[in-house]
Amino acid sequence: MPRPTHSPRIAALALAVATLFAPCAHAQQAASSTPTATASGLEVRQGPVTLRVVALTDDILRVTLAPGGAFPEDASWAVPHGVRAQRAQVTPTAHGFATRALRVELQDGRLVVSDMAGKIVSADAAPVSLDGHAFTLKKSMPQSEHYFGLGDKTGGMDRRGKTFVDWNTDAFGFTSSDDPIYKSIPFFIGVGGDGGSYGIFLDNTRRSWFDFGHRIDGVLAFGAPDGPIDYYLIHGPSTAEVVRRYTDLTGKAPLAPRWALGYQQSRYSYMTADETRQVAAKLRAEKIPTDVMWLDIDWQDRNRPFTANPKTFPDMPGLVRDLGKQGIKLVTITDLHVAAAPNQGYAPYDSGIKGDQFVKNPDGSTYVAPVWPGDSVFPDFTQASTRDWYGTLFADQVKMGIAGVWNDMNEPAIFGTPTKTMPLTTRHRIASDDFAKRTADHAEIHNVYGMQNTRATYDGLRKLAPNERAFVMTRASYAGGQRYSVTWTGDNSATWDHLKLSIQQLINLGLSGFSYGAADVSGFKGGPSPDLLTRWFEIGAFYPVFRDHSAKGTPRVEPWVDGPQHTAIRRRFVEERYKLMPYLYALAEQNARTGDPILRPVFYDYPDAIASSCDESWTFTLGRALLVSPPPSPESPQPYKTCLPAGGWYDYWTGLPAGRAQQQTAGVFQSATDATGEKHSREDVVDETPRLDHLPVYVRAGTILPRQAVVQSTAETPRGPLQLDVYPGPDCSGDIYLDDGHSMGYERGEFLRQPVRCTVTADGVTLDFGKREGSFKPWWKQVAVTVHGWQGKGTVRSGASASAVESQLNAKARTLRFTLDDDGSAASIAVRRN
Ligand code: NBV
Repeated sequence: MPRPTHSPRIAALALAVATLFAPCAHAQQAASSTPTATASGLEVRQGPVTLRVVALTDDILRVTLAPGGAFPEDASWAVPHGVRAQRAQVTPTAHGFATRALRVELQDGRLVVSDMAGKIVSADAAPVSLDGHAFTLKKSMPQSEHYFGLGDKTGGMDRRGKTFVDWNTDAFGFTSSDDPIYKSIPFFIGVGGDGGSYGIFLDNTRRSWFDFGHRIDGVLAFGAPDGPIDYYLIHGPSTAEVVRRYTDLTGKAPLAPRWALGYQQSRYSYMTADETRQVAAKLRAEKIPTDVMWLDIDWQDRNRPFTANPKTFPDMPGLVRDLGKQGIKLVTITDLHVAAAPNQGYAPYDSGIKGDQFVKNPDGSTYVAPVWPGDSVFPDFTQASTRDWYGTLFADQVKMGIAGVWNDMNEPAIFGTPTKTMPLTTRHRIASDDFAKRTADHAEIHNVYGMQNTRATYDGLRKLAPNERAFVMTRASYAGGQRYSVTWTGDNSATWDHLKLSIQQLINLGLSGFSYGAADVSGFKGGPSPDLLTRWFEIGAFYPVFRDHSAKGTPRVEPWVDGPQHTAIRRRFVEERYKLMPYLYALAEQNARTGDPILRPVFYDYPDAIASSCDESWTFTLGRALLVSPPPSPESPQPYKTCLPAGGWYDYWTGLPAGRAQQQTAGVFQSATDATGEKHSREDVVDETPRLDHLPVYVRAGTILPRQAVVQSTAETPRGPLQLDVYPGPDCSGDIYLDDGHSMGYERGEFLRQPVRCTVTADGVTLDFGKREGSFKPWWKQVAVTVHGWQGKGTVRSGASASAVESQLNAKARTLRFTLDDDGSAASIAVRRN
C-alpha cells in the first residue's frame, strides 16, 4: 500500500524536532509563500530564505537555498558545468512538481520527495535553520534506514547513530573511531527506507558535518559553518542506481592501467636504487607476482619534490629500465609542497615564484611553512594556470619512464602547528572553471586543496604523455576526486582492528565514487604478527588496489619475512589475484562506464542482504560474482556464519555447490529452484571454521568467470587459453573485456568486448558467445571452459552443425571441461547430460 504523501508521522516528528532544536537567531519558520513553478522545478520564498529545487534528470534534484534571497554562486569543484546545466522536463502539481520518477512537494514548508507509488524517498524533518553563516538541514530518519558513504571515514560500516566532520586531516596512527581523517566526501546513501535507496550530496567545501541520529534519534542533520546551501538528492531506488547517478554527477574514475591491479610493493622508504633492485630481485626469486615498486620520499634530494637523490638514486632511467625488464613499473612520490630554496637552481621554486604560483598570506606575501624539505611554499591549485604550470614539472619523471605519481601530504599537512595545516586565513586566488575570479580563504579551499593537487598532477601527466593512462594516488580528496586519482586510507596500524576497518573503508569509498581504494597491507604503523600479515595478504588480494606498505622504523613486511610457510600462503593469494585478472580488469572497465564499484557491500547487488541474519560488516563482494567472507573476529578461531544471498552459490576454491546445494545430486542450479527442487530463493547460511590458510570465497550461481594462467606481472602474456569457469544458475552471464592495458587506444575502439551467456536447461547448459566488439586482438587462441556442478556424463556440441567437442569429466570435482578454438565469432555450445 502506498503511503500517503502528507505523512502525519513527519508532521509529528517535525514538531518534536522544533522543540528539541532551540531556534537560532535567524531560524526560518515554516510560514512560506506558494511555490512558483519554474521550467524545471520550483522556487519558493520562506521567510528570509528562498528555496529552489531543480530537476537535473528524472532522478536527480538539486536543492539550493538563498538566505536573504541571494543564491550561491553556481560553480562547483565536484560537479562539472555541463552536468549542472542539465534539466529534466517536469510537470507542475498542486504543491510542487513531478518528474517521471519523483514527486517533489512542499508540505508545511518541508520538502518531501516521494516516488510515483507515493513512497517517501526523503523528507525534511524541519525547515532549514540558520545561525549567522552556518546552516543546518534536517531530514527524517526511518527506523529501517542505514547510511553509507562519506568516503573512508572510520567508525564501522554503517553511519547510523554516529556523527562525522569533513575536514581533511593528516591522521597518522588514526584509530578505528577517529574523525575527521584525510578525505572529505560529503555524500551519503540511505538504504532500507520505504522509497528505496537515495543519496544526498552536500556540495559545500567547508568544514561540513553529518549527524545520523546521534544527537537526536530519528533526525538526520547535516550542515556547515559557511558556504552554499547546495545539495543534490539522488533517487535510486536501488543502491547501484544511486551510485551510478552520483558518479554521473561527479564523474567516473577513468580506467586505470592494468598494472595498477597487480601486486604493488612499497616501503617508507626503499632508501637506495640498490635496495630497490634487491627487493625486486627477491620478489622474482620468491615468485611473488608483482607489477609495481614504489619509491617514498627518500628517493628525492633533501626531500625536495621533483628531484632525485644523486647519491642514492644516481641513475633513475637505468633503474626504471632494469625493473622494466623484469616487468616491474616504478611509482614515485611527489608531495605538493615545494622547497623554499631560492637561488639554488631549484626550478620548481624559481619558476613558481616567477609565475606567482603560491598560496599567499593575508598581507599578500607568500605563505611559507615547514614540511619534509624544511621551509616550503604551496602551489595555489585553485588557479587553472597554476595547475598547468605544476603539471609541467612532471616532465622529467615522465621522460625517465616513471609509471605513476603518488600525491601524499595534500590535506595539506604542515609541521609544527597544532592544526596540522595552513592557517585558515591564507589566501587562494580562485581562477578556475566557472567560479568568479576571486580570493578565497583557506577555510573554503582546505577540503578541495588535495583534490586540485591531484587534478594538476593527472592533467599534467595526460598532457605529457597523451596516449597513456595517467596513474595518480592521493591521500586527501573531495567529492569527484575519483576523476583524477586512486586513493588509499593513509597511515593505518598493524592491528586486527585495522584490517577489519580497511574493508569497511574500502566499501564506503567505493560507494562514494572512489572505486580504486587501497589500505596499506600490513598496516603502516607498528608491526604485524605473522598471522596478521598473512591474513592481510589474503584479504588485500581482493582489494581494488593491492599495495604492501609500511613505515620507517617498523619491522619489514615484504611477503617472505615470516618464513616459507607464511610466504607460501601469501604467494598463493597473490597468484590467485593474477588468475582473476581478466575478471578484475573487466570490473575496472565496467566501473569506468557505469560507476559500479569494484569492491562492494553485499547489499549492492543483493539488496535483501541489508537485513541479513549474519554480521555483514566486513563481508564484501568483488563485482557481482564473488563474495568474500573473512572471519568477523579474525584473530580468533571462533566458528562463524556466512550468509549467502538467495539464488545459489558455489565455493570458489573447490568449485562445488555451496550451502544447501552441497547436498543436491542432480547437478546445476536452475532459476531459483535447483534440480532437486530445493528453493534458493532465500538466504543460505554456511558455517565456517577459521583456518589461517583459507579465506572463504563464493561464486554466484549464474556466473561465467574469466580467468587466466598465473603470470609474474601483467606485462607477461599468460600462457595457454583464456579460462572460462561456468557456474550454472539463474541469469547466467559473464563479460570478456581486454585492451592493451595502458594506452588510450580503448577510447578509439582498440578493445575487445564479448558477452557470454549461459542457459540452464532440463538436460544441461547452453553457452552462447555473443558478438565481439572492438578491434583489439586477444592473447589467447583458445578458450578452456569448465562447467561446475556437473554430474553424470556429458556431451558437448558446437554451432549449428552440432560438431562434437571432446570433453573431460571429473566426477569428484563435478566438472566437465572442454576447449574451444576461438576465432572471435559468435557461437552456441550445447552441453548436455547423457
Ligand atoms: O612519505 C612518508 C609517509 C608515507 O609513507 C605514508 O604512506 C604517508 O601516509 N608519509 C605519510 C609522510 C609521513 C609519515 C609519518
